[in-house]
Amino acid sequence: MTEPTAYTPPKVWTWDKESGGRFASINRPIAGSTHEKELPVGRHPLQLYSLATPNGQKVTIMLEELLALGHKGAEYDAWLIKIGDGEQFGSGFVGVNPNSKIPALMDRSGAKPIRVFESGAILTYLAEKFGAFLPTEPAARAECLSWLFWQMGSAPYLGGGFGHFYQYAPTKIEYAIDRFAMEVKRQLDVLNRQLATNEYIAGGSYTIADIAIFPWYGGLVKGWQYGDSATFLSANEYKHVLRWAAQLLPRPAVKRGRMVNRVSGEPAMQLHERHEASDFETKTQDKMANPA
Ligand SMILES: N[C@@H](CCC(=O)N[C@@H](CS)C(=O)NCC(=O)O)C(=O)O
Repeated sequence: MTEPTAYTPPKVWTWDKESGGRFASINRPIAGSTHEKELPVGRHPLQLYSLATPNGQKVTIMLEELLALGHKGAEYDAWLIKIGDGEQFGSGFVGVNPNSKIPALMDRSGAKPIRVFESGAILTYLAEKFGAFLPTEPAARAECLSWLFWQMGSAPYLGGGFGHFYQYAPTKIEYAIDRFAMEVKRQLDVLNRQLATNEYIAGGSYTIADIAIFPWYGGLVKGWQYGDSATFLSANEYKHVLRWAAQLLPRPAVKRGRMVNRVSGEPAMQLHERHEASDFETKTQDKMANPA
């Protein structure tokens, strides 16, 4: 193993604003807002403030799935929050999510607006509000929520651990990459074994567990995350995860949900804000006019 750069932690940690990492300009050791900024409000009952990262996609896929089922109350305005520019620290956003992270949802359908933050809480809130994608039978519900919470607890090892040290850290540290590659491969094996005998994550039906896990681990095996990490992690070995990801990808709601609030990649796949179902049609026309 190569020796990591020697570092002796001081007695008390202090904030080095120039630490140089990719997220150095937005990472802060303190909570709260940095500036006054109200959030825009559109005409639909649900107002989403987000960005098409895997955590953001969970909610837009869920909303598009609800609309596909005919739940008109799931109509939403999706506003872009540019986290690279620090928009998550505006006072309005902090009012919806005191943790300053996308996604954040305001339900304005009732007499008093209801705020919901944390993607797992948003998925559960929407599933309960519309009675969809979360089984009501106790055993099936427990299985679905177990996998949802599995995702919430596991993904930080994939994104904040493996993804950060493999792709973004200014120096490549073998110890850190090894530790998190090992954990992520173990997580992929957990999913692979579950999907060997189950069509969907929580059993025979498509649920919020699939919607939460797909953007993270489906995206990983599909090669959408962290450079060449799919090769590095031998993603091709996880055949049942690949089968499941290939099964979910053609769902129209998954395709639409992945486009909303997207600001990178193929321009025709980027719908920076979503206010009407017809917003996707313009994008489809763009794609037909400029096929990739
Ligand atoms: N546990 C949270 C994590 C949300 C999260 O980490 N969001 C990231 C983007 S994927 C973010 O907003 N980062 C901005 C920042 O850390 O300042 C959830 O699932 O909603």
